[in-house]
Amino acid sequence: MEPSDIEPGAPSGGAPTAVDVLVVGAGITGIYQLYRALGAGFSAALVEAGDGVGGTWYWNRYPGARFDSESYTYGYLFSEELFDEWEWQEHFAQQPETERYLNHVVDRFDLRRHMRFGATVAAATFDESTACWTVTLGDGREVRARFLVAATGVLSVPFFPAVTGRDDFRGEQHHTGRWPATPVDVAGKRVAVIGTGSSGVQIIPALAETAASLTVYQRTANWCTPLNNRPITAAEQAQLRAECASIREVLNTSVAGFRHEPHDRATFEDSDAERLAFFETMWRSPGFAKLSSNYTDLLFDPAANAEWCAFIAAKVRSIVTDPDTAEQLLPRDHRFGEKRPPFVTGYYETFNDPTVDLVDLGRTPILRITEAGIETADGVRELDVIVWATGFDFGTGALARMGIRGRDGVALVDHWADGPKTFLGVQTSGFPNLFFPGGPHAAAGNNPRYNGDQVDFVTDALVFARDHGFDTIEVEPEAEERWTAMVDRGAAAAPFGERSYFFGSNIPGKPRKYLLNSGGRPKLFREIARVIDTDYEAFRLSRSSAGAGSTA
Ligand code: N01
Repeated sequence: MEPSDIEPGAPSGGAPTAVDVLVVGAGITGIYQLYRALGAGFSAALVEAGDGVGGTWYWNRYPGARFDSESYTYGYLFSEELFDEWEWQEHFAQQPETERYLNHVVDRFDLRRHMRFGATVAAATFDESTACWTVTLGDGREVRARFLVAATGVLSVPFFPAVTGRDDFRGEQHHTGRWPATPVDVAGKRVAVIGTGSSGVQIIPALAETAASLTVYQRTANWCTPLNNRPITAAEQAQLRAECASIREVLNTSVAGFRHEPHDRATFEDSDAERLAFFETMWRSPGFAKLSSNYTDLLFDPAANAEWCAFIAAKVRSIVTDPDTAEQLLPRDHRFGEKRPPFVTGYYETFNDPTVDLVDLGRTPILRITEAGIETADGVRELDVIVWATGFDFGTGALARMGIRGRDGVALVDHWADGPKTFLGVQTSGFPNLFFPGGPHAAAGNNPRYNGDQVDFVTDALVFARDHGFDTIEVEPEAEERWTAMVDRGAAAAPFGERSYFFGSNIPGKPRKYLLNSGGRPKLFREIARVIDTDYEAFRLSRSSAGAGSTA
């Protein structure tokens, strides 16, 4: 085998490096995959487009960026020592703390020497004669790998809408998903935020604190509810440590990867007064508890959902002093949970600040960006900074931009022209030895949990192949069809509507296909167990003509 270490900053154009496993992406999934691959005895390396560790938590460093899964449920669970020694400061950590945590993990487990930063994948081609991937980086260097694991994430390619004149603007403009490392100073400046999804509603209150004026351009209102963040007390820290094993057990087995207790009652089993009291409890509950601990029929009975929405609407009307603004902040086109709900801290209160303005794009659409600002149907607002909180090319965005070619030179983008086809959300047929844990057709919920399930599965599959002398592992088309059909069938019953970006509907021209695993984590567990019980029957395992084990 070739040496596993990739020299950070190695000069471009040097001899190709060969490894057993090349991981792409130093986010929470890629770091874990690198750790597992090395631990299983493979030579492994990781390439990352950014200049540092963190993935989502490297790129999304905008003011106000923070978890909405509880910090200790999002962090890694594979090491009790790590769980013990890292003290999260808040129940929902801010981006800088998460970035520090991920850097700590990388150094704690001596992973950094296997990582190369500033290394974008320009192309990845499967060579059938050697059963290896040749990965070409942006600087022209090549890495040969038996197995290629793209841990490139589902929310990693920012989306900019095609608004006329975007390049004409003379001020500063930034996307939340590519926020600069050098702090953006908005003090005394006229700032606009376009978009009111999870990123928009986090950055809006943060920018309003110092901007001279803030204009929020909203196309669709969201059902936002309080995050209810707070510091973790010393007593809670001690309790978390004491309960590490049980926390791990719950998170490793729960449907959505959260620790919230599911409720046992449906909406109309309670009297009006009981329901109001329960909704008050929900309103004060942390983050996703409003979904996972709410009435059991919340997402399935429109009348039940309408009760909760009416409760939220009353809250919004009681917080926002201008009645017209309050009405504009209420969704009219979707139920709670039909889109991924954002969780907020001081969001609605921000609109009581006289320097904050809401522009309803339904009434006055954006016509163009000018040199001076944004022109809508009612005139130009002059601006110094424009923030694009306009989302991501979800699910397939990153994989589609890596120049991936499998057997017979077939491009992944062509294989997926009508939407992704996968098995377990980790492999696609015709692309041997390519895996993408945390990619399309993963589950929905607390990402690191089910991405971690997939990483564990991928690692076991690589070990199985190696231990049985195979150097190619490739999902059978039948298994891929079965899984993809399950995803498509389940999509019709999924709580998320077709307006959700989970169907790719925010990207012009993208096929409208469900991009999550509609069977959820339980289906993933069942199918993984079946694969293992049947000695990987769903996969074709073979030896290359160059001989097993050779990546040279
Ligand atoms: O992106 P989004 P996001 N003109 O797609 C609007 C995760 N996340 O970055 O709804 C005007 O949700 C668009 O309007 P509409 C989380 O999973 C987590 O906010 O399409 N507006 C919408 O308001 C989240 O779901 C955290 O009508 C336009 C917004 O832009 C995911 O990332 C924090 C437009 C995009 O919202 C994505 O969130 C942040 C146009 N042409 C993000 N095009 C945590 O808390 C789009 N919009 C952990």
